[in-house]
Amino acid sequence: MRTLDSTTSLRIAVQKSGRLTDKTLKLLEGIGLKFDDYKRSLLVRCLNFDVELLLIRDDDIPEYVQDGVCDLGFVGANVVAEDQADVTILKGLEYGVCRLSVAVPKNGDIKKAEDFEGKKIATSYPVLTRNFFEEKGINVKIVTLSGSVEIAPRLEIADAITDLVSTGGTLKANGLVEIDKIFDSETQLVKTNKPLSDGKQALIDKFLQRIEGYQRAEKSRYIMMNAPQESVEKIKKIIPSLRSPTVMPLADNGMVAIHTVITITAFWDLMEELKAAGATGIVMLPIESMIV
Ligand code: PRT
Ligand code: ZN
Repeated sequence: MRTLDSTTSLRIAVQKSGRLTDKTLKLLEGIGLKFDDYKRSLLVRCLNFDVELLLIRDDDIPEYVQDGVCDLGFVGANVVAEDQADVTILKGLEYGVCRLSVAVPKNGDIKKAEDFEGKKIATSYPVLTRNFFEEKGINVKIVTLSGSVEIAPRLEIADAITDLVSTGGTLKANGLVEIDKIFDSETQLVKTNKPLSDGKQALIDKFLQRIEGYQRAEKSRYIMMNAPQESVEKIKKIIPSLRSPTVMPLADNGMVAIHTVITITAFWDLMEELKAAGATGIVMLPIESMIV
């Protein structure tokens, strides 16, 4: 195995086992990084890039990056903000999307912000929660719990909670309703603020460029269709193409093949219009990476 030069190789913190793990590893593989076996070790070397992954609990990631133990980290914005870590946010990654919300018992007496005065609020996010109520000038008592916050009102440990919400199913199942939002969150790529060698910085730039290409590709599809020559101008107007589409003559007289790249959302919106304009045999393919 190659030995890593610690002055140029990157150490990246990734959640060992949790909601962000699979998507982060998929992203790393998607940008061409190959790893032996993540499950066996806490420190995993990349086989084809000067990178090693440190697999740890998500709560530890901001501090490891802040202290320069890791150069980069993939972690929820909620954890970074709660820790008030001294790190640079390089990129929002659009997965692990959730929100930190205020929720109260469905038929209770708390309906609006002022009703919280003097109330007890259970949370795993005491810093963000305290700041939120302080900014509104409302005094609350924070009860910090490390998990299962949603059960606190039923146990009469607290009058309300703040917790992460994605589908809202957990709140509903526990007879709670969301009445305010404190913070929108997604997974972020964060970088240490400790000084980095030129070699490491160059590697980070390359890494970031690959992520951007991957993200662009994830949202885009390569589409191919056939159409009569006279429909080309009409179709070109419908497709908000990356650049001008490729138009190639087909063996059938007067028919052409049109190839282009469009966003997946645009594809579904435009498909009917393309058909109406004369396009047939429309094929949509995924793209692995896209460097523009
Ligand atoms: O073991 P480790 O400490 O590493 O993991 P963890 O248990 O602390 O975190 P984990 O794996 O649960 O979550 C990691 C990150 O995923 C969080 O820090 C968020 O950035 C992000 N994320 C996205 C979520 C959710 N969605 C989410 N829904 N984290 C937690 N939840 C929980 C929430 O706390 C509540 O219990 O899911 C429940 C609500 O979900 P819904 O869908 O019912 O609303
Ligand atoms: Zn955690």
